[in-house]
Amino acid sequence: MSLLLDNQFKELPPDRAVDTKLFLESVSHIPSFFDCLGSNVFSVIKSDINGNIVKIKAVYLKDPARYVTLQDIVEAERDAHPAEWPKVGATLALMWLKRGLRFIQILLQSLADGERDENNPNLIRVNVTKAYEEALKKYHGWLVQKIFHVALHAAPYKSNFLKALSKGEEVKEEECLANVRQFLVTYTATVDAVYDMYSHLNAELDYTV
Ligand code: 0SG
Repeated sequence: MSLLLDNQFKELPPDRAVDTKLFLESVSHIPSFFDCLGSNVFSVIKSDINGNIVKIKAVYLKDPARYVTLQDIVEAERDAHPAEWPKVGATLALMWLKRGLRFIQILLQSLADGERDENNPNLIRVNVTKAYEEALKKYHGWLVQKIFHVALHAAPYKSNFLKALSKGEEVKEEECLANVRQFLVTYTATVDAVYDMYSHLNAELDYTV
């Protein structure tokens, strides 16, 4: 059994609009995964991602018929708060959430591609560092970069990470990575669609925290 395949993201329609309800269902499983990683430093990340999801969900639940797609929410907030937007409400929460989702995508893809430190093949630091540099680093000032370095050193061994993805079962690495590859198909398509939507609406910001 694979945690990832149990919580697979749905295939997108031809116009690549991301259904809000389905998206929220899929991402809702992510925060609890941090509990399997075995260090308190991950609780900061868990709470940040969970906060993003709660914020988007709260807006969606105000009017589900109006906010069928994520783009419906972002456009409605742009029209309602022209002065603050996009640094407002669910638009801001989704801007940050998508960066965390991109981090996870790059990390999993790097593992699936077999990228490794040949001297320490059971460490995932090269994969985590690649994901961080491509998805998050440019949005972080020195303090948050320091938190990253603490998290990097608390990162689980690859064998334990893959075991957690397999819901605690001992699964052969190749079998687990095959599940990761399958999961990444719709996951990557969804993350790409959210990024493209932000770019198309000019909703992306590049300030650092
Ligand atoms: C397996 C090993 C994993 C190692 C993981 C390392 C990951 C990197 C860790 C970096 C540490 C991140 C700690 C948190 C940082 C946050 O400050 C930033 C900015 O947060 C946003 O700030 C909030 O998310 C926004 O919340 S909102 O919903 O209310 O809109 C908002 O508060 C915003 C500030 O807005 S402003 O006041 O300027 O208007 N968060 C991030 O950088 C996202 C971090 C995601 C990490 C994902 C890691 C996934 C790991 C998966 C492992 C399987």
